[in-house]
Amino acid sequence: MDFPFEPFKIKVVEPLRSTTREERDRIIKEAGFNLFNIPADSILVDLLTDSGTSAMSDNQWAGLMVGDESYAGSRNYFNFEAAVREIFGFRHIIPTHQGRMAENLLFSVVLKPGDLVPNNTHFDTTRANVQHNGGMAVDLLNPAGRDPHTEQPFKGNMDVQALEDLIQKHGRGKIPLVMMTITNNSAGGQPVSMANIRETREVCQRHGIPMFFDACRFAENCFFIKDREPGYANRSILEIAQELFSYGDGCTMSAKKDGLVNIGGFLATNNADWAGRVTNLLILIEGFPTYGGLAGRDLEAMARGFREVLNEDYLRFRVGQIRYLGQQLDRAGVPIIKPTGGHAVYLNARDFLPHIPQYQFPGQALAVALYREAGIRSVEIGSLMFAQRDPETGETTYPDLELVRLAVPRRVYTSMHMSYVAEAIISIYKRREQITGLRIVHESPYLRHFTAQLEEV
Ligand code: P70
Repeated sequence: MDFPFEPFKIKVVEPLRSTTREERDRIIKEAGFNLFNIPADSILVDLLTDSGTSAMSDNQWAGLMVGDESYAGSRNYFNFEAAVREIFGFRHIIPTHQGRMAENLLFSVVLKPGDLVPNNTHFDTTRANVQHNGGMAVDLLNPAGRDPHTEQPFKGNMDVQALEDLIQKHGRGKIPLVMMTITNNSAGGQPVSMANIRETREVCQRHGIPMFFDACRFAENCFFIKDREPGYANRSILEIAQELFSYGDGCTMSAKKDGLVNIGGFLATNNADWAGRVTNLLILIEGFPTYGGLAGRDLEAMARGFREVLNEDYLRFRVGQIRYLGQQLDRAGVPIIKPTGGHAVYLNARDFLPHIPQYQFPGQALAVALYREAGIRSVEIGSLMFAQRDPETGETTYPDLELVRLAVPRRVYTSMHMSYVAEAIISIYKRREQITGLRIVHESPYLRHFTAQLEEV
């Protein structure tokens, strides 16, 4: 097993609180079997998300002290803009408080009702923002990505032929842009290859359709390109990122992931008309264009985070820590998506709990069991998050994959924490027949997984 070495030492610590099994049984019932409703103080290892949960470096914390809180033209905005321009290269850079605001602004401006947005795979907020603006979110994941049992280096890739067919069928007039999510979160945190990005670019260019990146985890994706794709072993992560983004016309970014910050994001585009319309809307709903819903100090932390995240020792550790957790589970026969992705290990809940049908939410049942067993919080990425009921026929379509994601915050947990998590999951796996399914007792019309209430069947 490759042992992931933490390329940092610990200067500030935050205590964790243990709970008893009885306490956790009570807490999970009170939370309506929804892990979003559990107070974080009652969680031992929190793998709900890698978003906004990073530990900042001493350099970033120092940056907070040089925050300039001027309403307009803060120096931190210019530092942020310079970092983003160097890595991403786009002409217009518009800060937002997080990724979904960048999505909301973009889709508010570019979509008209009935439009289609193809993506290798939309994440939940992206899909919801497309739909909220009258568009249809179309996932065009390559077939290997949909198969949890095949191991390939770039399972996040776009199905380029399917993209071509979609454009042929509906015409460019219905497709204002194509999105590419790097890494592909909903498909297991799997990377997209540079070759696939180039091919997708070629199709877009031929039809005159702009290509945008959902760039949340771009540095992890670039590390995989360096590690796995011929021709990139001797290129720096910065150079790889610069090449990658040179194929796009813009991006949305949640800096809460590879910005190594607790809050922040941006929208970038080369299209001056779109940038102008987005900026008007930004001022109306988010803030002035040189702060975009953030404090000056947040912009400084982001500027420094973007430079730090390109460090190869850090990325090797990051990807290695995820692989290390995955290897321990795999050796014990626990079904996971392979190879492991950049930010999380994904348990295959259909294989883990074959006795629970999809309409009884096997992923959520497994996530609940993990909290009860060991105080670990994970998140379901399956039917609770993605099943769609047709309002006319009342019929429900279920997603191909029924996953539980163990998302690892950046620079927060040690490899010993990972071993604790692996042991807990292995012990649940040994008595998996005892786990029962769940049913929904309350749900909301958008993004229901955040607030749904459930009960045991
Ligand atoms: C996650 C969080 C956010 C995200 C993303 C991609 C590929 C855009 C966004 C939105 C969301 C989440 C999910 C479950 C539990 C907690 C949080 N992903 N695109 O963990 O960015 O959150 O800044 O608005 O992954 O994957 P933002």
